[in-house]
Amino acid sequence: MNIEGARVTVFGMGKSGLATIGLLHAHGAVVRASDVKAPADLPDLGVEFVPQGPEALAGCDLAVLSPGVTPNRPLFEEAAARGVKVVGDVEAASWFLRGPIIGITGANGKTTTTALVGHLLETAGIPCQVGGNIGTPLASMVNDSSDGKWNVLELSSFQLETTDTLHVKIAAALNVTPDHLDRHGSFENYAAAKARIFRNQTGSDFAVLNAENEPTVAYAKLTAAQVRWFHAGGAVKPGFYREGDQLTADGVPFMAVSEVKLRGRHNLENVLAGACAAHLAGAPLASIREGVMTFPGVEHRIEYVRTVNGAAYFNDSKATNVDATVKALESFDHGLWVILGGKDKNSDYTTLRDLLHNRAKAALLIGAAAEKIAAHLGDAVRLERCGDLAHAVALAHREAQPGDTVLLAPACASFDQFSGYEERGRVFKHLVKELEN
Ligand code: UMA
Repeated sequence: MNIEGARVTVFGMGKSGLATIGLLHAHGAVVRASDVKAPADLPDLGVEFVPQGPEALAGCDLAVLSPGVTPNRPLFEEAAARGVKVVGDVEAASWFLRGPIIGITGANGKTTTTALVGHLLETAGIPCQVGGNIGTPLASMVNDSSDGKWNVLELSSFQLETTDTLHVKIAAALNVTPDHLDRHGSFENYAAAKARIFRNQTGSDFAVLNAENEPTVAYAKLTAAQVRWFHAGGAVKPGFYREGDQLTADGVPFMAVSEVKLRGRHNLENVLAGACAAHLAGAPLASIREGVMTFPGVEHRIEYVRTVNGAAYFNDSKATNVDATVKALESFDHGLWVILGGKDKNSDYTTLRDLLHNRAKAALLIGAAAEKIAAHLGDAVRLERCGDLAHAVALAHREAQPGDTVLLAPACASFDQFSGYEERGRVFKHLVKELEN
């Protein structure tokens, strides 16, 4: 793509916008930056700043939106009607990216699966780089891309929504369940945004689809690619599935279920999808087994921290909604001390009652949502109001028995007490590392 001399405005000066400015500038575009924040609150941009109103699009040929910038609003619709091309940062960066793409989307599990695929390719000695929604903007991957190197990308609905020519060689859709409905307006729009991952696929490409999730099954009809299924509960061909205590590729066993260290059925799905994608990219089954066994997991996602006095501590700070906490609870059978709470997102915590009743010894409540959670849980489980993480960890340390599990899976955002789920997870790990055996 030749954008030399094109007048481009980049919207949103987070990670994606800053990386995109650098990329487009290097390719000769005349770039301006726009953000809802004032320039004084932004890092040094090195280009002209324009406020986020109609003036940002005056005399502009191309508008590039960061993932967090909603495209469906009059500002961009009117610009598009005037002939200004409006795309997302992933689309713009893909014009310059070399090498094939493995794209992974889904409501849950995409970060783990993306990191796993990168690890499986590395284990097999296949050149790759990993990025996208997982934390590295595509624009900053362009320089290191080359024809023989895979780009393993976590792709969110926000990123896919504004793609047009993006070509994903191996596209995996893990699951589509309601999420981000405030942005997309409806579940159908959300599913349609994710479906854009298949948009430019041809018969020599692959779609890796969850055979157990209705929306991902429906994607099979949308894509021109060859479909490969995955299923954590039963046989489905062609594809990767569980049969008894084995994981199989089209029925050929390649590893035992017990060799997968990641906890929970949802992680078995992630492993099957990731193994399938890595195999399509050339990783042999023996090396996939080794890679799955050596995969350390992703920070803050049911991450094992340490065992103290026989009780194991797990950090699932990324469980920022009730559904994620359900998945975390389902990953452990009994003896749980569950730390819940934080900033409420208008959630219904009654969903947690049965699981907590059957598997937990106590719910340790922290943060602003504590009283609401207590009201929703009622007498389903012993409740301890701990206020903050330090008190919750101290109580668990005093009372947990050998064989118990202390699990941070808060079902809430963290912003009442922390800068984000990452800080919350790191504080938890620090507290646990300080505990005396
Ligand atoms: N801004 C505007 N106008 C708006 C909205 C935001 O100017 O209408 C500005 C903000 O003031 C801020 C900047 O945009 O200065 C932030 O941009 P951004 O929200 O696009 O964030 P980035 O730092 O560029 O990070 C984005 C992804 N963020 C979102 O999708 C919200 C990161 O995913 C991603 O890791 C990163 O690009 C690299 O690809 C985060 C995320 O929460 C982790 N993703 C969602 C999720 O996983 O559920 C989709």
